[in-house]
Amino acid sequence: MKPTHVEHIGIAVANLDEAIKYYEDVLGLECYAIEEVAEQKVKVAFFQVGDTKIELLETTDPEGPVGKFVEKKGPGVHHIAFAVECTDGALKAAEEKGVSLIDKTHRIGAESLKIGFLHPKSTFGVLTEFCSK
Ligand code: CMX
Repeated sequence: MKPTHVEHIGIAVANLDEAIKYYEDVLGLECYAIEEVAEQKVKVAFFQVGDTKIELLETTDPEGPVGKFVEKKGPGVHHIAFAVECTDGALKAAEEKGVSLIDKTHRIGAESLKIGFLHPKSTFGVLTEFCSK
C-alpha cells in the first residue's frame, strides 16, 4: 500500500495551450503527450520531471470535475497522485482505515493507468489519487 513515489501532480488550467507555453518557455520542460480522457471530461498535457509528471488538465465540459473546480476555485493544483503497486488494494486499505472513497475500484485513466480517487473531505482537502500499471 505504501506509495513508491508521486506519480503526478494534477493542475487545473483554463487554457491548455497557454499553460503548456509557460511550462515549456519558462520552466524549460517538454510536453511529451496530449491526451483526451473522455470519461473524466478532460484534455491532459504531460511533462516528466524526474520520477514525477506534471499533468495539466483542461476541462472538456463545464459540468466535469475540472470544469466545476475551475469555476469555483479558479485554476490551480487539483490533485496529487501516488504510484502504488495495486490501485484496488490501496483503495481497500484506505477504506478500511475510514477514508471515504470516490472510487471503490479502479477506472482506466490517462496513459491507461488504473486510477482511483479518495474524497478530499477525508484527506485534509487534497483530492488524492492512486495509480498503478
Ligand atoms: N480538491 C479539493 N477539494 C475539492 C476538489 C479538489 N480537486 N474538487 C472539489 N472539491 C470540493 C469542493 O470545493 C466542494 O467543497 P465544499 O463542499 O466545501 O464547497 C466539494 O469538494 C464538493 O465539490 P463540488 O464542486 O460540488 O463537486 P462534486 O461533489 O460534484 O465532486 C469530487 C467533487 C471531488 C467528488 C469530484 O471532483 C470527483 O469525483 N473527482 C475525481 C475525478 C477527477 O477529479 N477527475 C479529473 C482528473 C482525471 C485525471 O487525473 O485523469
